[in-house]
Amino acid sequence: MSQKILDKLDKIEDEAQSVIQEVKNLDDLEKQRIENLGRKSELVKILRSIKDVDPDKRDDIGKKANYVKNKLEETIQTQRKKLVELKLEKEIDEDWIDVTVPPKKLNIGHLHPITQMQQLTENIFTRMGFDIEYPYEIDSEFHNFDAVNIPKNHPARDMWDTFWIEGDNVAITHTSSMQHRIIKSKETPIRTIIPGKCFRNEATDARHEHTFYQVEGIYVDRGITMNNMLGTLKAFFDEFFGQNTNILFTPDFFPFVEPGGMVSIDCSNLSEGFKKVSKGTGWLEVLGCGMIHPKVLEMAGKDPEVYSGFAWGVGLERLIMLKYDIDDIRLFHSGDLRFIRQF
Ligand code: FA5
Repeated sequence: MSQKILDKLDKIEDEAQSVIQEVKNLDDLEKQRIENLGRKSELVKILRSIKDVDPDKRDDIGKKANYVKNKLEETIQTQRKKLVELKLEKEIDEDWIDVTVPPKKLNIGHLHPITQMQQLTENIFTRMGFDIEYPYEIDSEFHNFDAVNIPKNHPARDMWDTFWIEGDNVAITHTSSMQHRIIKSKETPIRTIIPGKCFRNEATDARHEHTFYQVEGIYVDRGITMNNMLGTLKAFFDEFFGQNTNILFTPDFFPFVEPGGMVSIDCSNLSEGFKKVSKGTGWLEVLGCGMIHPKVLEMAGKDPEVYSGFAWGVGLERLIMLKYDIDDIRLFHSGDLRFIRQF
């Protein structure tokens, strides 16, 4: 009887070994494990029945049965490792990328010319020691008008065709809306530029838009003069246009400066079409500027007896028009890709 069991164990081992080593995938291997080592397998049945065997044979059969069990477990383990490696290799083989295939052509676009030129402007003034602030697009009547010396009912308010908004707010008509905050909140020397979008409720033409960009500049310190202002602006223009720029300074009136002026730039060398922008004068007005009015300094808590300063507000689109010979400001916000793609 006991010899029969030992023979059976040999047979189980031989048969299982050859089958397990031939198994081709992990699912079948698991089936083999259950068949040969599971609760209902021959081997486990033998292991359970050892207690019924003659005590003097028990040891031999026990040893042999455990030996077969360990051997089969070992073989299953080895086969599993082999199959996992094969599976991985197959996956690596199938899942690869040909890095030499040319990429699909993507149209990723680029920054709008206004953004590009705003960045150039910021870059130039930053190098000159200015810091940058941005305006609120909707601001209070106080900041857009009163704080820059244009009280309620003052006729000068008509200089700016304003989009009024509920609650005495306005869509800012100029970046001067930030003058009061900047002068009040900063310690001297104040050197700040404020690039931002402005809005005016006016008819459009080749050089006027209802929405356009200005870059305000503010400089306040002791002993600042018009000379400093003109030198700063000239240095900026030469950098922006990449060449010596002819500028024309003419007196002008703004309630928040005294004296005030405007600067125009020579456009006589631009295309024929540009004449409709310059109205044939050969000059295009680009900014308003002047020495900050004592009242504006005072309202913002800086003693005009001690401090002086200058400010300007330049139209960014007009500068870009001059730089690239663009003869209609309305192209900028037209959304026409034929225009945008040229930059
Ligand atoms: C002002 O807006 C003043 N705040 C400028 C200023 C600032 C003066 C600080 C003194 C001190 P003005 O309305 O002239 O000024 O506008 C200044 C510039 O903004 C113009 O020269 C022009 O370049 C641009 N600009 C004004 N209105 C328009 C418009 N509708 N479309 C395009 N650009 C405009």
